[in-house]
Amino acid sequence: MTGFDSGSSEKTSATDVSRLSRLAKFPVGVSVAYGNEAFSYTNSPAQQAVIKTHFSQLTAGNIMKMSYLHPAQDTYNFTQADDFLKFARDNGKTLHAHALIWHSDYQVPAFMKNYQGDKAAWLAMLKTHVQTITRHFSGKVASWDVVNEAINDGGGYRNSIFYQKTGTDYIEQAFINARAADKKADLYYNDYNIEADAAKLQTLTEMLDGFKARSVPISGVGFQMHIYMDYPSVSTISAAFKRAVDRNLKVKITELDIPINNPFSPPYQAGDIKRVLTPALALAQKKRYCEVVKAYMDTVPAKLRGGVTVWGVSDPSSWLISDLFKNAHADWPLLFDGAYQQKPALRGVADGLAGKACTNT
Ligand code: 9MR
Repeated sequence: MTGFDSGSSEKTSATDVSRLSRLAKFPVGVSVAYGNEAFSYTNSPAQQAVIKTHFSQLTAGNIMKMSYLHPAQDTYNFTQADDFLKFARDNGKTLHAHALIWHSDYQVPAFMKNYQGDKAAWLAMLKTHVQTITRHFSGKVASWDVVNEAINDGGGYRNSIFYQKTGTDYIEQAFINARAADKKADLYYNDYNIEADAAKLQTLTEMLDGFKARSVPISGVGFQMHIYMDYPSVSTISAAFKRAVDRNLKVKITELDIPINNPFSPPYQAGDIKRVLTPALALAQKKRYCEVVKAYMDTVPAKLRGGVTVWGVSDPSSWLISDLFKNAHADWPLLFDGAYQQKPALRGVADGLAGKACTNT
């Protein structure tokens, strides 16, 4: 077993996994960087080998976001995404497409930020956006994150530019418009903290019930699952999945990562920062990954399992290092180390998928 930075000779019983995705009857995915992005798979045969061996579905970490596909009002750019799609298909992988509508300042195209028009004009403009893109990929992608992160931490709807211009109508119109252009792809509402924040989950639940009452075509809920070793509890996660299951909606874990450090925890804030991935920490992470996947298997019936995707291939590539930890120290949130060697975390996911006991040995 490799993957420790400590050089410790302590042995673990976490054995190598030969082909992760074979253990599941649903997509087992990973997000990847493309082209000139840091840690791009296109430049790394070693990363490609890991992707080909262990995952059955791919998500673009960035290149299928709004500003990439639709940089100007009358300009769509599908070149990179089509090449990415070709890589996926050539290697027998499906594609989960992310994301048609997202408020993120980085990702809203400049023309949208400056768009002048009343509510009807905004909805028409967004309809063209959604339908031009979904039509292009219709029949080629398995699923879409149709709307991403429209709900606030603490509940209620996010005061995004889309909300300011259209209220909540943009959300359900996006699903209706996507479905009209792609009859088959699964259509997800995707968000973070819905597995942890009760008020946020409640707004989501009310939104789903409204969709059902108005027959809005949603297939499932994407739980991003940017979680921690110590938070939230497995029972809280299961209860959140159940909200979707109870409404006969698919549950897809779309962006799973579990860093060793939790910057919001009291020990971390008191200065207890883990700077080395010791064998014990790596095995604790293995157990946590296993328990989360087991919660998914136990709570979500087979027909509603949309899949499990991790947000990145190798530890040093994780968004958490730069965005959450601001490069202040290392962390090890993913399933492979910087040399693309398996970590015990990979065995944890495998054990969870296979219904084995979750242990830290
Ligand atoms: O991992 C992505 C990072 O490379 C981008 O800079 C960032 C902004 O576009 O988005 C990150 O991915 C986010 C995802 O698209 C939506 N959920 C949260 C993810 C982490 O921030």
